[in-house]
Amino acid sequence: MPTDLQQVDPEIAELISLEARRQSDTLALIPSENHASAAVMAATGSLLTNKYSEGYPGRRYYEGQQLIDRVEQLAIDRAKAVFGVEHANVQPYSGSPANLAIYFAFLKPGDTIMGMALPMGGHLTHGAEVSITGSFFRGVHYGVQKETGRVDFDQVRELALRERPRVIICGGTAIPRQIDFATFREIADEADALLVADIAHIAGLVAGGAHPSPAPYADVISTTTHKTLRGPRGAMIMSREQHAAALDKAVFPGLQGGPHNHTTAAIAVTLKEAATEDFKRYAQQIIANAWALAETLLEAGFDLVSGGTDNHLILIDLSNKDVTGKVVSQALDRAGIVTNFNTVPFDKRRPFNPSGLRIGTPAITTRGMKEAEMRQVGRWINDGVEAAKKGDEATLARIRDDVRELGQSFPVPGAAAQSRIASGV
Ligand code: DSN
Repeated sequence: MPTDLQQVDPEIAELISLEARRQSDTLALIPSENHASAAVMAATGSLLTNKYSEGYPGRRYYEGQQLIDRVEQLAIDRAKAVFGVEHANVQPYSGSPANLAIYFAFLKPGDTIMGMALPMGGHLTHGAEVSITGSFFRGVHYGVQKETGRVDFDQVRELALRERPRVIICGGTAIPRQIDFATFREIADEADALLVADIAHIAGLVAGGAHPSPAPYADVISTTTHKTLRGPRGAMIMSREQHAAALDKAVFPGLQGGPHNHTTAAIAVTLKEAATEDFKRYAQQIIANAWALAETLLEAGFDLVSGGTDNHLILIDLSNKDVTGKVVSQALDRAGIVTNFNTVPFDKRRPFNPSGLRIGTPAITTRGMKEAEMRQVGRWINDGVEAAKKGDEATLARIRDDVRELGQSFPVPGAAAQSRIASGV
């Protein structure tokens, strides 16, 4: 039987190779993306994928777990140390099932959950109508203040006391400012609700000490592992010990079957990396880079939701530029700058062609870019927006060449190795 990917499946080998090239030649500005290390990818691609392990370390339904138990226990222990929590479950397949497992642990169908509205920066799984979380549960939603673009805590309190949700969720996918976990805790106490902090976007900043930790305030913390944390695609649920049994039972057997052991191993590697001084510097640099990029955009007349950023993420409201987020994101993609269109709070446009553009610095910071490169990226975005408005493909092509040249000085971790594996060299 042929053994290498190139021999077994040359089509997939070539596509992986081309994707390695695409990632190297472009700038990933989608704030929920990152470039995992070669070590993380080695664990993800390991033969741990062969093993079934329903259950938890020391309590499995299949034999042969001597080493898998050690892998999972390492991931658990490292999660507890990095995030300062009493309990960690590292088995959720991704962020959405992690959040569903939390609701399954604490709620009955029809119970009320309260989270940030999706168009305001929340997430589908925070009770949005189109999600199972808004169909099985009753979702009520808070937003941001129109003038400041920041969470409207008067509204959060008023809604919580009126609707009495069983669970209040803080966090989201398009929040450019720090999350005030302490105030959410106060309101959750007043409303007698559980506080869940969904830190998927900012987990790497929290791990690196660049964002306040939810650990002293939240009853439960959920996170994906592949965003700022820079690991494999996966998720974790962390909590106080009192909720450990309910959460574990909700993940397995409640929602999932066998854990993805190769992912668990890669999460362990990720958490080892996240505990280093190097990672702390990385987390600080993500924010410094976001500031530099935000400043350049503000100088160029862009309207940023909340006026700037405290974290890895910038949400541009393009309404004053007379062009939509979709037109701009597609034009920038042709220029080698990869972003996503996004609603902005109080958007007058529809989600599939909204007014916003969401960008972030985790991936380009991983490549080693600093403030000087951010200012250049800001100028390219400005030129790209003007080009998008005029249909000026020559300018987009010129930016694409410049982006490719810059990319050569800032290699994507593991891209060369991936290319070699894929091509069988
Ligand atoms: N898709 C993720 C994001 O881009 O923020 C959230 O699930």
